[in-house]
Amino acid sequence: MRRLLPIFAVVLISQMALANTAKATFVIDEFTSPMGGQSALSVGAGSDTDFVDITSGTDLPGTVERDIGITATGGTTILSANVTPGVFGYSFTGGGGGATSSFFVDWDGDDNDATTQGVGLGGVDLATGNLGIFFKDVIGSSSSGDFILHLTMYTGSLANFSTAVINLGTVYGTVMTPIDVFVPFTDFTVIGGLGADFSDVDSIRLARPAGGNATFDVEGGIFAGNPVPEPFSLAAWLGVAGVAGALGLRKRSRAAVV
Ligand SMILES: [Ca+2]
Ligand SMILES: [Ca+2]
Ligand SMILES: [Ca+2]
Repeated sequence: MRRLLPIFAVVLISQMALANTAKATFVIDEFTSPMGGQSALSVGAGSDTDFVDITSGTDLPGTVERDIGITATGGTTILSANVTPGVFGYSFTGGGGGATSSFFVDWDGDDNDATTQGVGLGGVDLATGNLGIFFKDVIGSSSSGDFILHLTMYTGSLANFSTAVINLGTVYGTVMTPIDVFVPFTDFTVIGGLGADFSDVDSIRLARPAGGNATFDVEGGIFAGNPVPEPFSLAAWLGVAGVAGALGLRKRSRAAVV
């Protein structure tokens, strides 16, 4: 039984992290409110921030903003993060000489300020009826090692937060076929204070820690919801569960004999 555990874990991760479909019940942002038209932010070395009031395509309550910030540490870079209707896009190329880039996207309430993170979502409930957060139709690639994202939720203040580390690997869109990336709430780790209460969320941040050349697009939105296993994956999953169950039964029956 113990030897089976690593296999069990790998199947679980592949099933949950890269679910081919997912069902949305709560729209965080469908990116229907563009930022800066066709190219919002573009710099060489340096940083830039921007915000926009989201006028549609969200279930977040009240007046909702999306804040975006990008930073490059040096080099002659082509760096952008922008929202065209329906698509969040990030691109960093030409970051030679060890230059890196990071970005953040905040849903933090109506603070008209992209440089300061707020906690103004009013305690939104993302957890009821949902198992996690998913990104619909992700494409992109990384030529500088694994592409890492941090998804962080805050409750009450910026002191209480939980973060999920999402590793999309080195090349996650080889043929540019969109995938849904599902992040279960159980993948979040308490990092600050009491951590986040997913039924009482006051701020959400999606961020890329500093990294090299990469592109990342979300073309279908970000949601709270649930994974929908493919029939094949479901069959494989049931197969593994069946083997595990059979071994468990055998172990129990053997224990009963002893
Ligand atoms: Ca804001
Ligand atoms: Ca505003
Ligand atoms: Ca802000």
